[in-house]
Amino acid sequence: MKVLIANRGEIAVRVIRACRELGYPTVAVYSEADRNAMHVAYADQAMPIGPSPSRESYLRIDRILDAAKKSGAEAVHPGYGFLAENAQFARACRDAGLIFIGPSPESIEAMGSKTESRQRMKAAGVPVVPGLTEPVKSFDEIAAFAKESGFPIMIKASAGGGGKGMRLVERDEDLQSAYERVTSEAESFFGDGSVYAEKFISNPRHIEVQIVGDQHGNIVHVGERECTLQRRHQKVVEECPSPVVDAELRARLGAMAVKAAAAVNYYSTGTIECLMGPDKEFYFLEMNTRLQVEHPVTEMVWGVDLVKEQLRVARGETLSFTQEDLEPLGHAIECRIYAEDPARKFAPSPGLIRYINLPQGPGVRNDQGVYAGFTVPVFYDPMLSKLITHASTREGAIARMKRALTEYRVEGIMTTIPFFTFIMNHPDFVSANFDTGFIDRILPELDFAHGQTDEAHVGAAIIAAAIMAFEESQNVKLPDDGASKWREAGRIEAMRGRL
Ligand code: MV4
Repeated sequence: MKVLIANRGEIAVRVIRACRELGYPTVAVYSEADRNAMHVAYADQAMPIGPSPSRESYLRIDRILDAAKKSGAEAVHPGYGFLAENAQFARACRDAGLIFIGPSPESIEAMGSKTESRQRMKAAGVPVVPGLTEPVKSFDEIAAFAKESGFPIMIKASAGGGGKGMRLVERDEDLQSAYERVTSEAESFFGDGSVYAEKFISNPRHIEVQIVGDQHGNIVHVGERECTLQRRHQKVVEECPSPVVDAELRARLGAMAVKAAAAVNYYSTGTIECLMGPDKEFYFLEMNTRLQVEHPVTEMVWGVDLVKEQLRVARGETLSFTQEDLEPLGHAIECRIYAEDPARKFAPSPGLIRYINLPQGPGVRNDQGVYAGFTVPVFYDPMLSKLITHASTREGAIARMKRALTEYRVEGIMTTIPFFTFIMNHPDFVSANFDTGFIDRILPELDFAHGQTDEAHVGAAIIAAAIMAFEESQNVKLPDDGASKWREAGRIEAMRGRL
């Protein structure tokens, strides 16, 4: 089965690895900015799909289908982001006779609307956050709900998700303006201004349950992930298992997630996101109908390869395991390493990576989409890699992460590596005493005026000096930027040496 990967970066590389292990040829697609990207070098074949902005390349259904046709691909893996949860894309693949390596367009659609998914989950007996299940027709309905349930409440866009288009309302006098705000935001973000309201769950944890199903009606859960540590609705650190979930709660969460997935005839990998209060009551929040960024922590602990299962079930095969076969072992933690400068409010730091030293050794996994000599483009999410450690205990996984972070060196751009060292050493992280406000609370304690930021500068200066000395000794001048055919050829050569 020839597989086209409609994505870039580390997730494209991750999918290519699974395909190669299964003997499936791969086709990469790439934008202009990604001509020298790692996924292009790792695939068996690569097709250009347009200019650098994703609207003109990775989001162009027509160009991706065209690349599939021209390359003779039989299946399409969407990765995450871009077109991964676009029902129209899944349907277009199906209509073009291609296997979409993901759920059915009907499942994607059912879970794409918050109000529709709440209705379906409620009907299936899945606990949802108390609140409305239909979009409101007027402000009066919101006011009636607020009166009945009491404050605080949340007003959310029906078409929203992942933190976009929502507002906390704590007092009656703020209700009308919040309603108008969310309605107009929803209209401009999603082209659908409908909103509804929920009771506010305070100091929640964000716990999500991994499920995987096949096209024969088998669905199993692969435990939960703790995803509470977020900054601006972007996950920062994820763990498996959650430090607050025991075997009994895991079984209940798992049964709930399987029921939720079955209610929309789900197959492939998917995630049920839950809010969990300090009382450990949990509520369905939304379902992600894709492979997630943080899937490796589940893979390490549960001993499964989620991408290979996706490939199996897309071909119509049954899952390679049953619920009884699965048992968690140890603990895994993931840090999302970004090309951002934590000392400058996490400003993006794209540019040329001059040098990388990757952490290695026992219990370390690094899913990466960049290499030394690659220029991190400004056009896309600046995640460089996911650093994952696994050990028999949570303490062991934290110790390994701290050790791995000391080995990880990147020169040329700023990264969030020092931020993770800070988190791993924070007493409230170590004791697992955190909620969704943790990252914002600890940010003021961050101080990078000295320490590793300086160290990175020193490293860059040493390398720059060495390059200058080399250039002088050779009496040549390398261009700083712009396209040099020689330099490009050199990079391609360097990449070949790595394969
Ligand atoms: C909530 C909530 C409290 N009560 N809904 C944020 C992302 C989006 N998926 C839903 N979110 C929330 N919904 C109710 N009824 C608190 C959040 C929330 C949050 C949830 C998970 C992880 C981080 C968060 C940060 C702020 C707010």
